[in-house]
Amino acid sequence: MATRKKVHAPSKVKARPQASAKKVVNARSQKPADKANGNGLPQPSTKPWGQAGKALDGVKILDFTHVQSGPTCTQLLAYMGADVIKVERPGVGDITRGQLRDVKGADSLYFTMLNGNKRSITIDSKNPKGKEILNRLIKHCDVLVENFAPGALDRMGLTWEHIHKTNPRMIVASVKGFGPGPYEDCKVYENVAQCAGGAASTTGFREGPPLVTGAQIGDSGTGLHLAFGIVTALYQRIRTGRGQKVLCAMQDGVLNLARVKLRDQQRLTHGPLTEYSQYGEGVAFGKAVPRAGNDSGGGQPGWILKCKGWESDPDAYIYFITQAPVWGPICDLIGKPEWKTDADYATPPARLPRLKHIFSTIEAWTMTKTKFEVMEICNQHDIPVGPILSMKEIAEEKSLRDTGTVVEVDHPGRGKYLTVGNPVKMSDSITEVTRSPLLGEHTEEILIKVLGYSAKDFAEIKASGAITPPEKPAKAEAA
Ligand code: CAO
Repeated sequence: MATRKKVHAPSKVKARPQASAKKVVNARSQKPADKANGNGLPQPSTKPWGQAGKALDGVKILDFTHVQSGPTCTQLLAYMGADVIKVERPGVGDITRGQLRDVKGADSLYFTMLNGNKRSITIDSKNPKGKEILNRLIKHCDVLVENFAPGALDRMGLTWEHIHKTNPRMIVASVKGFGPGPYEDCKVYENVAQCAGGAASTTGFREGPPLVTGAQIGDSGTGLHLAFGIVTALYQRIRTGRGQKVLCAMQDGVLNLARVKLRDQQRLTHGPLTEYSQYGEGVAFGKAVPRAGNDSGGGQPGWILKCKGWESDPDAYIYFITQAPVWGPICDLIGKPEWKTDADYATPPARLPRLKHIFSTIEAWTMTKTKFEVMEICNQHDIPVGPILSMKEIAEEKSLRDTGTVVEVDHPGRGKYLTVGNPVKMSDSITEVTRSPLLGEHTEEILIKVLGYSAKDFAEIKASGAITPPEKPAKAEAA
């Protein structure tokens, strides 16, 4: 039995009307009086918060995703209450089940942390009986989500035309590396997308090579974009009654997250980027946005500074922002009250060419305190700072456990493990995180209870090889 954990207590907020598919379809033809009376929506629920079902209750997802980008998307939809049926290749499953394994024989954390709250069915999509089951699932579900290499879904016979004909209401959502264009047929992984989406060229130090970031903006970032597209398509379907294709290219997703750098590219044509520290250092700008080290991406200069213990602790650092409105308190704290009135330091434009000196002066102060002491002192003065938290510190952080952002679940194969719960907290749709499914754990349940196959049908399906791994050739044959 999967471990369930209540992760977010409902907060007291004002009632919002709940959508009803049937009524919204008719909203346009409503008389003004009806509109004034709730715009076609049902009466606000009087059930206690969090007890009126989940946001995506009733939404059925045919989850054909693997690795990270697609599974991130479907896990979020599952957290919101959708019934996510993950289709995996018999005997093999999602390749991540066996990648980066830390416990012998158990599903890896790579897999378990991306596939919570789902059910797993094994189907060989190339077996005739497997195709029949998939067609039943297409009729049953609202959304098919996939992130195969370009063309793989078509090669299974699951073209858009076929799916749309089988179930005109189905939404077909895909992650691909690139959108239509010269690279559309390419396979793509996380770091390829970070590079092609403009993030890597703008990350790192000016003197060094481009850098990728540990945050999975290509995979998880695109999965998040796709989830947004799916929910929006579900909303449009309430009006149109039909599904549509939803495509998120990883390059586009990364660029969307790196948009401030495209902003700077255009600003560059009008002069130097004065908030970049290279401006203060007198280094000329080239034709493209340079790497900016730890400079802030916004209008308030910031930098990462050493704190007490930095010599032995690689994370004894703090991000310090010299936000203009709190310049006075900063000067007082670091023992430079004269900077408040000194024309070279008193205003943001005067400070820009001196940022290096300013930050090294602030650092002389932060190095006398731990990052948590700096955090506490600065926050008393509304000075925005951010301690560099290690993953160890995050895993142990009580407040993240309390909000359900970090959740401990139990798994029959590996015991207790931590996962990231729903980062979106909703007052009337409470996320309960459950463990990831074992390979094919729900095959029988889905075939019989969801798709209506009889016990006899099930035995036939089993014998057909559609849900079981291909038999290994006998030794004599193999030789
Ligand atoms: N039954 C039978 N066959 C199945 C199956 C099933 N249930 N599930 C998958 N397969 C088959 C596919 O049909 C495909 O076969 P063909 O190529 O012969 O048609 C094959 O498995 C492999 O699929 P793939 O090409 O998608 O997988 P890959 O490991 O070679 O590539 C990846 C992985 C991620 C590079 C590629 O899927 C991709 O580019 N996806 C789009 C971008 C993306 O999401 N990238 C992020 C990945 S996370 O870092």
